Amino acid sequence: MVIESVILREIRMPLVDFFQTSFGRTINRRIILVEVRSDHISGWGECVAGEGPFFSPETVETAWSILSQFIVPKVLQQTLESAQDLPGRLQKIRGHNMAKASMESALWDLQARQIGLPLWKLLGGTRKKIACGVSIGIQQDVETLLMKIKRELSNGYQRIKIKIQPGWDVDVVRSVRELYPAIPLMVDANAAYDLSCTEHLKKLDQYNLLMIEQPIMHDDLVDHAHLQIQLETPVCLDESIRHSRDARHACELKACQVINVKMGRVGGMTEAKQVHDVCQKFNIPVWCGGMLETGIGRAHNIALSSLENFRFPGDVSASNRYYERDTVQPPIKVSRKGYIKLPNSPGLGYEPDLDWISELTVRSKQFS
Ligand code: OSB
Ligand code: MG
Repeated sequence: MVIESVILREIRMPLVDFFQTSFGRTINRRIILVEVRSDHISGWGECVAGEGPFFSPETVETAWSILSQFIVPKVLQQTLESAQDLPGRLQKIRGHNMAKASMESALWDLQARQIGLPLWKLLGGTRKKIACGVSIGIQQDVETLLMKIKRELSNGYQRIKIKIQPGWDVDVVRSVRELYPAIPLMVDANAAYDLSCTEHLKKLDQYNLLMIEQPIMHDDLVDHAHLQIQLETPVCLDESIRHSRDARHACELKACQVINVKMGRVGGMTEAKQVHDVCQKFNIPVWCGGMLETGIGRAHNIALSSLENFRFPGDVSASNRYYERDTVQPPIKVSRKGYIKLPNSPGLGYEPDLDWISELTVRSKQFS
């Protein structure tokens, strides 16, 4: 494919409800959309960088800058055999995985549309539907949390994840377990603890959690191995896994028993598949994380989740949990039993809503 033009857009979208983690609260999302064009076909990608450098060092501003100055020039007017060629071309750019992934995912969509195949089939996915869970942020009080859990369960979601931090952890989990002794339940600390909290975190072992996600430092593997050996609850890594080499190290060190795969965090679909493959070799299951994506990023996550070793319900849920009106048509829906069906149309299988996207756009830049 010859990339004739690239359009970067920044859109702004308010979340239906604020989302709070141990690193902060998000209400208004700023999102970069990447459109690549070749021969009258467009491919779309979404950048998951946050408004501030709190989940990872990247932000919307750094991604816009790195895309414009360093990534777009590596594809514009270039001939690529496939989307998988991009990582090699970007090898000299250190870090900036979310910026890289937004471009690579647009190229994957374009390639799939060009050959008339659903993206999930192009990726080698085997599932016909994916299992969905929800991630519920830190709330004002336990009653509000319990009310939200009740609502999500009645919507059919198959797994509940709650965010924790010091002061909102063991007692909250106890309250949830009192009402729901058997639901698939897990917690995500977003690196809010350290090894000195081991005795405290061991109190979670009595609640039969599926896993505890990223309990300690964002860039650590070794201390997670020290923690995992002392915890019965399986540790799952999110922030700590930046590429497939981290995944291999985590498996070798026994730093975790599960890995959360986020395409943006690891720099694209190609690398996400490699993380998946490494984990499969070590018999470590993975699941697909979320970053409050709109429909475009969400559709990429759905395609990725169709790979075989995605063995737990992901943080891949319906558009309307986050946004009143999504960036794609039709909006992403979850069945009463908590599944999303893989689409059969080419590419993402969801169409960007161009009128709505143009209304939401606060800046755009065309390269051709
Ligand atoms: O740690 O998984 C995380 C959202 C933003 C930043 C980090 C995380 C999250 C989530 C997933 O928990 C939310 C979602 O997209 O459903
Ligand atoms: Mg997480």
